[in-house]
Amino acid sequence: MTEPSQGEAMPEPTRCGFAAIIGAPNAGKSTLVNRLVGSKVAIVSPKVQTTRARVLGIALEGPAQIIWVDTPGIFEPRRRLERAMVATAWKGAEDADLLIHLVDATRGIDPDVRRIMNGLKGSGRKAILALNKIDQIRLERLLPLTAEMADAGVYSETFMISALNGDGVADLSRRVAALMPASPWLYPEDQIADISQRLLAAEITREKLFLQLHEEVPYAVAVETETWEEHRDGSVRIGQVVFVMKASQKAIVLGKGGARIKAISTAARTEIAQMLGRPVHLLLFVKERPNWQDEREVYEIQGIDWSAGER
Ligand SMILES: Nc1nc2c(ncn2[C@@H]2O[C@H](COP(=O)(O)OP(=O)(O)O)[C@@H](O)[C@H]2O)c(=O)[nH]1
Ligand SMILES: [Mg+2]
Repeated sequence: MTEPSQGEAMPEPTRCGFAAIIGAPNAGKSTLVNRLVGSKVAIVSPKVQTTRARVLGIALEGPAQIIWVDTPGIFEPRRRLERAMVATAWKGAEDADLLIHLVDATRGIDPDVRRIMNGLKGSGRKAILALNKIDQIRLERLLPLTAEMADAGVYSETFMISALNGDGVADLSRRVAALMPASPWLYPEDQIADISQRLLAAEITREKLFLQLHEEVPYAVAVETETWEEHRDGSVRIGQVVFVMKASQKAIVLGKGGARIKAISTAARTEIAQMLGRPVHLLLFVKERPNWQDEREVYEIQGIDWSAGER
């Protein structure tokens, strides 16, 4: 019989929790979640209000499983869709074990940042402050901003990061891991996202629409994965509908001789195929649906909580 050796260390207890990233539109929340997870789970574009629903990215950090909650930006909402997005962001914050306020340091304390600081003050919860985009700002500007924000009394600590190049991100992740509650892991260890492949595929197409369209058009589109056929040769045939609100937008999305939709489709197909690791045939149909922003069904398709937009 072998006795267990005396010096054998007990395995560290596992930790698991939700860390929500809140911030103004364009602060870099989705970029940060993708970097933390090490894979693309959230779509990113230079335009504001790209993220509409709550997206979870799941990552392991030592004995901790951190469920990162990417939220739509917090800003002053006007329309129903915007109200639903902002409500979703605050709800994500409420439900989380830990809050990270991500700030675009190059923009400083603008009205959106102020609104979030006031919201935190009202809630009585402390957040971790993460000043982002430090690759684009000089230290002389960063230090006064850090001091001014720390004075607000709503932050427990401050990190300076670049979600884009990864500077400081590992430190933030390790710190958050240490703050997670002792708990079994809630997801299998190889899971990195909680949305279905159908929704992720629709999101990828929406990202390409956001990147290739301008002015009001990106905000008028919604994407639904309608069909998903697995073929015996290993390929997948995916049919998606792109909803727009008016005929003029449809014409823009299609482009001259269908050139625009073709370019969007090619970009989306390439990325969906990469995600799935197999060949993809992607068919996009553009349809007018003038009132989709008032239709519950289209919110649900996109993973957005309809009732969150109620006044
Ligand atoms: N220079 C720089 N750009 C960044 C950084 N993080 C995000 N961005 C850019 O900021 C824009 C908005 O990013 P996104 O993640 O969609 O922001 P979100 O709206 O907060 O989710 C994109 O063009 C990103 O490439 C960063 O650390 N440095
Ligand atoms: Mg986003």
